[in-house]
Parts: sequence; C-alpha cells; structure tokens
Amino acid sequence: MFSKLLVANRGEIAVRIIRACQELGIRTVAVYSEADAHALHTLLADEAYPIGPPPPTESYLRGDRLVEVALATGCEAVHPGYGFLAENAAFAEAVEAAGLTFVGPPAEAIRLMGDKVAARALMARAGVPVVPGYDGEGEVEAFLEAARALGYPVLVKAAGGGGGRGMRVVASEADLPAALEAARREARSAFGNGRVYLEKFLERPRHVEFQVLADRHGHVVHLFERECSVQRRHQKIIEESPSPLLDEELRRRMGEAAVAAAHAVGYVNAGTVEFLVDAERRFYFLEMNTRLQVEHPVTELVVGVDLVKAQLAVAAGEPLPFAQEELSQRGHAIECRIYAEDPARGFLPATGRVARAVEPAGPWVRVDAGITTGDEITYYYDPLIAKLIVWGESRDDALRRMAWALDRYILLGVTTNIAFLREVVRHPAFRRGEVTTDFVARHFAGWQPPQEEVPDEVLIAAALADQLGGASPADDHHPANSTGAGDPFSPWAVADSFRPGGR
Ligand code: MV4
Repeated sequence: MFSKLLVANRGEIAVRIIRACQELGIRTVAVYSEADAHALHTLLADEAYPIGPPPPTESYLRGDRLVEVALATGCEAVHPGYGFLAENAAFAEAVEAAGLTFVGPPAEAIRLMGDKVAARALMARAGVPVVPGYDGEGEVEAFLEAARALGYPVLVKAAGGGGGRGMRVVASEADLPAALEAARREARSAFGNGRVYLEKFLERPRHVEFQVLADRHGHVVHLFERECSVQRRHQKIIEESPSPLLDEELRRRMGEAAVAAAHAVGYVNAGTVEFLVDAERRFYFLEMNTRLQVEHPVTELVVGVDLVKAQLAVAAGEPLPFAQEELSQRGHAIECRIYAEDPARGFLPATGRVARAVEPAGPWVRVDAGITTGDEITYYYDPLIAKLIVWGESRDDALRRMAWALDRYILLGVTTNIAFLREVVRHPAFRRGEVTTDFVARHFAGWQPPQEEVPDEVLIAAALADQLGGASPADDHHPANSTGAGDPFSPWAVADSFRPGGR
C-alpha cells in the first residue's frame, strides 16, 4: 500500500478520500486554491499546499502544478476524486509519466469512454446492448436516411459530450438538418470536437447504473446498481440502491453486461456503467463514467464495501479481495444531495457564508460534507454542500429515515434545496418508486417553498439565547456553561472568543 498520497480535489470528496487514507495509515497531501485556504480538506490533510487563484483553470485544473506538488512532497500516488481532472486522460498519463500511481483507470480507457461513438461501437462488439442509432460518419443525407429507419423522435448527441450536454431531440425530418448544424456548432465550442451521432429517442427512460470494480489482474466484479432517475437539468439530486425497478433476472443480466463492458475496455479501478431502461424493461448502454461517482455511498452502505479503500488497494496492485458470488445487496440506501441552490428559481446556484450547519446524526445516517459552519460558498465551484445518506432494512424504512434526517438538517445563511428534498421524499409517486428521468419536471414544476410563519415564541427564545450567549438554550443549565463569575481563575471567565470544538 502507498505511504503518501496527493488528493487532487476539494470539498466533500477530498474529505472522504483523506478519511479513508487516515484509516489506512496513508499520509495525505491536500492542494487548495486561494478560496479554500481554510476549507475542511485543507485542514484535515497532513500537509496542504496552495496552487493558485480560485478559478479552477488556475488551480484544481492545473495538472502540472499538482504533479509538481506530489513529487516535491514525496507522494507515491494521486487520487483525482470526481470532476476536475478525474476523467482527463492526459492528466492520468502525466501522473504515471512522473512515476506516480494514478488512482483510477488506465488513460486509454478514459480516452476511449470519452469518445461516445467509439464507446458505442466497442460495446456493440462486446455484446452489450446499445440504443439503436447511427454513428454519424456521413453527411446530412446519411443522417436523414438513418433517422427514417430509426423512426422519429431521434436524439442528436455529441461524440465528445456526455452527461446530457449538447443533446437535441428531433421530432421530425424537417427539423433534422438545422438540429445537426446547431449541435455540431455547440459541440465544437464546448468539447473541441464537432462530431455528432444519432440515437432513437427513448421516452421517459429510467437511469440505472452499475458500479464496477476491476483489479490489475484481469478480475472484474460489479457491486450492483444505483437508480439515479431523480434529476434536474442533468444533475442528479437523489440516488438509491437497489433500484425499485429491477427484479433478480434483469439485475443479473445488467450486471453481466456491466462486467462485459469493463472487460471490453480493459478497465481497472472503480467505474460506473450507465444504462437507460425503457418502459418495456429493455436496457441499453449509455456511457461509462471512468471515475468514483458522487453517489458511491449508497453502494457502500448496501454492499458493505468501502469503495475508496478498494480503489487504493487495486491501484497498489492488490487483487480484488472478493469474488462476484461473495457480493450481495443488503437493505436499502438513499442519498440526497444538499445543494446551495434555489429550487424555486430554476435551481439557480446560491452563494454566501454558512452561518450555521447542524448535521443530523443517528444510527444509519451518514453525512459526507465538505463545508461546515463559517465556510463561504462561492460561485467558483460546484454548489454541493453535503450528501445525506441513510440506510434502512427496506425502502420504506430508508424513506422514513431520510424524511427524519432532512427534517433535522439545519443550514442557515445560504439558500439550500433541503425544503425541496423534504417534499420529494414524501411525494406519493416517489414513495411508490415511480421515478423516471422527468420526475422533477412532472411533479415539481413551479414548486415554491412552504411559507411558514415563525411563531413569536420561537423568535423570543432565539433572541434570549442570543443575548445569553449560550450555544443553545438547552445548554444553559449545564455546569460547563457556568460563567465562572467571582472566580478570576475559572476557565469559564475567559472573555475571549475561544470555543472548544471550533476551528
Ligand atoms: C437519452 C435519452 C433518451 N433516449 N438517450 C441524458 C444524460 C446523458 N447521459 C444521456 N441522457 C439521455 N439520453 C436516448 N437515446 C434521455 C436522456 C435523458 C436522461 C438520461 C438519464 C438521466 C436523466 C435524463 C434526463 C433527460 C434526458
């Protein structure tokens, strides 16, 4: 195993990686931008180095600086987290060229899966079902002919895209040429690659993805599925495992397809194979994410595997410690993403200082947070504040626990989606497991937060608590909250702003 590792990321995922390293006795080196000098990940790592101004292009995306820091501090490996450079093949190559281990897949697998047309072709050859489509080598005439054969509506997608960017639904032949032109232009400027291709447009599909894990010795296993259909603007909000949609047979077939996909691309480390499932329960390969994903905790809680530790082990060359037959799903896990955003205004990202963060705690409740009381949320980075994950024996159990935990999650000072999530997890359609990718648009269009009057008694109590200076009214009778009046040597008489447990 490695003795020292560079965490090439920030926020909750950097914290998650640092914690796994602490357990394993791996020393950690954090990097931070000027905006993150006091961030949790900066404070928790054994060492931390500034890498530049707040914009990611000048800090977290500076692969050259990251490699420099890793070499200068004697690291043996680099964990990229997700986002930033996690799926950048050139970065993976640069890390390896410097004699360091990239905790992720081979650069070749990243590159191939980054080209959606090449990935589709490879999957089709490997016997993994893909959405009927056209790979787009020809001119407009060839597209028109292919679309006629597929039947409208069709979807124009960018070969260099993914995650829903640069897609266009085309309802009829008359609209196709203009859509192709617009999609090409958009793709060229967004991904530097104007190539587009066609797929038959599936109406109201479900998004089910399989976690895979592969070692350097040719072994691949899957760790079952996550259902990620509750999304807005191609950003997931809620994920769960198992999927309420799958039965044993479909789960087995999709798992086998995911493993075949990983084998076909020579995959190593943790990855995710995304599928769409249509109304007839047919499944199709969509894309493969060559990184650890935001929603990995639901798999961890249901399968009982620490995915970050597993990533580190296989990166260090260890064989997978379990065979497929030894893995199973137990109970149900749900994750809610807590974002600094305003669901009543098109999920517009919100900024500001977190005046107070109180995370719910209890058996089977997990919070992966990268932000705490006093932290500033800026527009430079993803507005994800934390992930709230619960486990229950059944889906109903997990749903009740999630509602309980959301009700007790306090985040003051910035607008968050917590009130929105409280209603989603209580929505009858969600409770019935009826989630398709249009769930939010269908059930929560025009949503407004509940207008609750704060009772006078609460305002009075808050004002009194503030005046008395207590951390919370319940603490005021505790002897530790004695002011030490009359005792000049009492530690409670110290009138500076020292707070135990603060930073
Ligand atoms: C599709 C589709 C329907 N038909 N492909 C969006 C994200 C990107 N990874 C692919 N996406 C879709 N591809 C075909 N042929 C519908 C979507 C889609 C979607 C997929 C997964 C989760 C949420 C979604 C929301 C809108 C559209």
